[in-house]
Amino acid sequence: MPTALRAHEAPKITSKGTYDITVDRVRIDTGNFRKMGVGYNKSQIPTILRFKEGEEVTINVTNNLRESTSIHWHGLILPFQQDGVPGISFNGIAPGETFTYRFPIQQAGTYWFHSHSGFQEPDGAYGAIVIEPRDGERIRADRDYVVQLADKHPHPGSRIMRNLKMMPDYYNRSQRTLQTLIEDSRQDSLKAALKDRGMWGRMRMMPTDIEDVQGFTALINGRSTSQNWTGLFRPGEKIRLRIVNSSAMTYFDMRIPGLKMTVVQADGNDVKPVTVDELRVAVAETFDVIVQPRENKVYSIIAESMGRTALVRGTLSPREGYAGAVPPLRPKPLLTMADMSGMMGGMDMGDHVMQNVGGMQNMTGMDHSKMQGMDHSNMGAASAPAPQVMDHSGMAMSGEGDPFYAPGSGLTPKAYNGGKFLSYTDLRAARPLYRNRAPSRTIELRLTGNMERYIWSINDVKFDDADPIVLNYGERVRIRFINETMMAHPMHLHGMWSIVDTGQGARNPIKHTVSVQPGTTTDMEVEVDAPGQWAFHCHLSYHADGGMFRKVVVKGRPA
Ligand SMILES: [Cu+2]
Repeated sequence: MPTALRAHEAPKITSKGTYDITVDRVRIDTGNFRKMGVGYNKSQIPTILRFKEGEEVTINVTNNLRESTSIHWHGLILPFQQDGVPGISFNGIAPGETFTYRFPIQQAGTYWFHSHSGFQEPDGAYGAIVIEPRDGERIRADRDYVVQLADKHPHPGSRIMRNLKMMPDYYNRSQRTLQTLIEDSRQDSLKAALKDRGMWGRMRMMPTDIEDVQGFTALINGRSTSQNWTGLFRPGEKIRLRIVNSSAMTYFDMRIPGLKMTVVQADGNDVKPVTVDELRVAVAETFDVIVQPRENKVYSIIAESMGRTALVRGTLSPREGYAGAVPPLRPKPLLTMADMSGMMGGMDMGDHVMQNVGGMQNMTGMDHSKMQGMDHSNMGAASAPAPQVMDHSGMAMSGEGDPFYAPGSGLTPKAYNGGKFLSYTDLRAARPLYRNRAPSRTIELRLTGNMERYIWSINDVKFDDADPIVLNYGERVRIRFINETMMAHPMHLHGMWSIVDTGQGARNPIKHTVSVQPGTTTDMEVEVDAPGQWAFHCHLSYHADGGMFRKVVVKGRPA
């Protein structure tokens, strides 16, 4: 048996605290629209819970809804019965009931909490958790602000899911239209433009399939751009921003024009500081950054959706009552052949893929100047004869790319000012939590889906039809995600840490959410140190509900 693993060493309790949370129907006003949603403590402004490492917390959650609810403590290491997933860790909290969570706080950093029932989380049920380290903050800052992002849609979550099931592109407003067809055929030839559309049509995909659900208002701390969340500072102060992406469906690219951001934590764990101009925050991830505005002026905190359909501005200001500038949305990225490459692995895709191969062969003859968003100068090899089309090496961008994106991906991020954009490869654990050892086995999880029917799955099996994944207490497993879809999936394993293989060996970063880009393979390792039953799923709300979800059973327990 392995030596005692960290999560189950008896935690040293230094204090006890009791916290009360009510779950309520709340009126949400974004400035753009009003609707009824779900919130905590009667407010659309997210509740912030502040704990201290080593504390034993008692949290009374009172359900004032007419339906069952739950709270999941995202990223917290705790006994599985306290994890808050109905059907996996407990029965949920009935209407009118007060459920008491009790668990020791065994970690520090920035986390969040949200409902794991129905679509209450997209409807507004989320908040933030800030945990001070046992011996006080290691990261020196004069100010400390939570920056919690959300994508609030005028439709309730249940209606969004019904509409997506009926018509998967219901909320995709970026569809190319007859007008863009005419524009394309002017620039190109009509034949090439039609061929291009035919190819995407056969794939049952659109190059604009980046955001499933558009038409939302983006929020910072429950406030839209017009409502302007503001953090105050004095010039020269160091400000810690705890960025949490609590969106249902939206990846955000974050920047503060005029300031560098030094990333000091990812998903609650300290990383070796890395200074960037911009970073992408996948759904459910957190990043802590330090900024130091030296000038006596107003700065904009900008979170722009990855598909460039929405943007929210918050403000850092020396005084109340000021608002930072709002930049225009940058041009929409378009998916490329590279983002499709996972689908073209040809594994188990039936006649779908046969059709696609035919389409692809047709593609080779066309003028690649219409291949969206790519640097066409690098595409020479893609014009090779038909059998070569599956070889994507020819489509790689020359020069440096981000290894966590398919070479030539339309989603590869670029900083707004041409500067440094954070990559997973930049993340190095400040203090590894575990002894580095070889995994005993690899579990392959292909991220799969049928976007035409809005079914999302793992290894082509939906949650309803799937057996649990069985892990053995004390083992170290490697989990290999192979993304065969054209969307990014933020994969979240409950209860145990996910050590992402970024090529840093013993210093690979420790996370709770791992974003897997289209057409890529991403590995993580897990020290199986938490007995019980856990959820494991894509954190895009409608993908999880659509079936990209598994139960994990950890067999055995500490000796
Ligand atoms: Cu997903």
